[in-house]
Amino acid sequence: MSRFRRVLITLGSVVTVLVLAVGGLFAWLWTGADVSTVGKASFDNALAIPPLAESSVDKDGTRVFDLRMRAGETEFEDGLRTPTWGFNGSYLGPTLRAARGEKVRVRIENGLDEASSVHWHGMHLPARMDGGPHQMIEPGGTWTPHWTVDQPAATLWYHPHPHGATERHVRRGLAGMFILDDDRSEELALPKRYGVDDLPVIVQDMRFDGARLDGERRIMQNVGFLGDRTMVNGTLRPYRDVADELIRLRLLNASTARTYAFGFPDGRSFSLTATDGGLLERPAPMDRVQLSPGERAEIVVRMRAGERVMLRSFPQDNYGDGWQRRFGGGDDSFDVLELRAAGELRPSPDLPAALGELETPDGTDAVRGRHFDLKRSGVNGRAMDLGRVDETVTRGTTEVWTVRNGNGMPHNFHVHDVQFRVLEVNGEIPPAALRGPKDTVFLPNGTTMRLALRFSGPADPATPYMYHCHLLYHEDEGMMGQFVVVEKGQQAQAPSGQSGRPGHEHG
Ligand SMILES: [Cu+2]
Repeated sequence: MSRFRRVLITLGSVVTVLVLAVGGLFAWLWTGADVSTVGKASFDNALAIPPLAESSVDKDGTRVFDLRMRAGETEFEDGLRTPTWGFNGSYLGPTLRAARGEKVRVRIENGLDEASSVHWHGMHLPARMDGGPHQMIEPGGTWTPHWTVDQPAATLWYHPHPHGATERHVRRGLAGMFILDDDRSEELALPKRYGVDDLPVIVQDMRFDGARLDGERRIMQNVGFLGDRTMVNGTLRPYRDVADELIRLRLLNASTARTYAFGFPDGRSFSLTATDGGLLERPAPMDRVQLSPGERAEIVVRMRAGERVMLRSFPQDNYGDGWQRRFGGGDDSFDVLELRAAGELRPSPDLPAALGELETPDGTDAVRGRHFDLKRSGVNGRAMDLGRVDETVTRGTTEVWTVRNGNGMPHNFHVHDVQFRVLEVNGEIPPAALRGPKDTVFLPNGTTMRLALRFSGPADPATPYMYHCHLLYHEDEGMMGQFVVVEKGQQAQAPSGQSGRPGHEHG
């Protein structure tokens, strides 16, 4: 054999080994990236139901709540003490509840050793009460926002919004539900006994690092932290005994980055009755509902006596390309919550055929349009700056916002203060799941949506509201912008002395 041939053969072997090693590594990463908890564990932990927050009523009729943010330990697994944060407890918070027309005040004390804030996600309220990064609460400090509930019945929620640290604060456990009622929701024949046939379902993914909550983003997870298991209301592998024919689930995706597609293994149809901001015009039958971080859906499921049925999250073929589906979580599946029906069920009235009219604008009276391009570098390519007002809108007007994601990865879009209507998705009439009032929408790569928003005030030219991607890692890294609501002809002012930096007190 010539020397030349020997060199060639050696080289060839080295290349072959390298190719096999790289291929093997890739195959290992590819298969390892697919997460599934389906059928892998029995669900034997009774589902925790967050208590309804106690409240008192002031002389002037204001309903007053108390929340304290604190650190603690939570035993998600027996014998494993996990450091966590919570409101009034060690993990998550109580469910606040108020009716349309009521004045509410929440006294919030920050018992943590770092600054945070509390944002009322989905709530229509003055900008100073919004709890965004301009309303920070120092360690040991208090903040007491107050407003009048002036929007339809809905499943809203509250969570911190400190710029650059929202992901960590939410993932450690700071989140809770805020349920609004109104005359219509009281009268309609919907399941409405909290914790009985009307269940809060706060879904989060998590991963343990020993006893601690892991928050590390794995290789190629460009959406943010993705856990290897889910919990509901802070309960791992939860089940719930139910004894009514119809069960209403108030689904809240309180995960920091993960999108779910909820349904049932037997493919049964359920009725979507409400989206983020409240009731649809009529119940919409479907067998899947997709929720990205921050979104809510109320669904009503019909139970059969004696059965056990799993609420499951299924793989999502609209999530992106094969790469994104595999490494970004779109291929993953989870058993989420087992419903165990009693041998005999209390009869439930049929769902009403009509739920009422939408209050969201249809866009026909829009006075202007705006464009938002979702990019990792920032919305419209500009990273968040707390001192810069990006958009100025006039109180009392309707606008149409066009939001586009061509960024190669999934994003979503959340607007503070308003509930909007989705007019179009890629030029088409939106699917039933997007026809109710929304404050957060999921935009996989290649999606353009047109949204109609009405800004009914009040005006405050110096205090901005936020719009942002609610994949919290993206938000923290700057995918956020600010808008102010002004009176006609008024100018926006520089946000007043509010840096949002930790260690800085803001009114
Ligand atoms: Cu994003």
